[in-house]
Amino acid sequence: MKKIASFALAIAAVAVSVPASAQFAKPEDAIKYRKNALFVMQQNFGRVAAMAQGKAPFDAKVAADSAATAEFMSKLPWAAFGEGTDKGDTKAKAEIWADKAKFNDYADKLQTEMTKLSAAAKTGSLDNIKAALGGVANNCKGCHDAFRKE
Ligand code: ASC
Repeated sequence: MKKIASFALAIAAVAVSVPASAQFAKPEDAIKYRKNALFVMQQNFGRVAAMAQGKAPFDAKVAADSAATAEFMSKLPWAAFGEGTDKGDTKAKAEIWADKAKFNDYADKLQTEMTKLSAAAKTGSLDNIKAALGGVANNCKGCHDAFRKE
């Protein structure tokens, strides 16, 4: 019973952590939220990328856990790019709000590619990870080139 209750709570927590359109008390909170989510995502992705590039020793468990965390984190930033969050401590370009469809395509594609990377990492094969890494990295770069200030 206790187990079922905590499982239900965990599901509820996940459901409320990724609302389709999140509300933030202040624009600064939204900016901080998306930057922190992207930072945690990058730290986890970067750990997997370092292994794929031979810059860090391959540890299948760490890679799988990190890729799974990066996959989950990739769902979070986008709800925090609402109207009025273009100004402040952010490198986000105005083009994000001018071309939301293109931005959303990058956001969606990132999540798709992260899911592939996480699935690859779960196989325990570094070759599978290497094959899936570029899909994520290219999407990061494309979106940054279009939508992030230097
Ligand atoms: C990273 C990171 C990015 C991407 C990009 C891939 O680890 O911080 O922005 O990968 O460099 O091209």
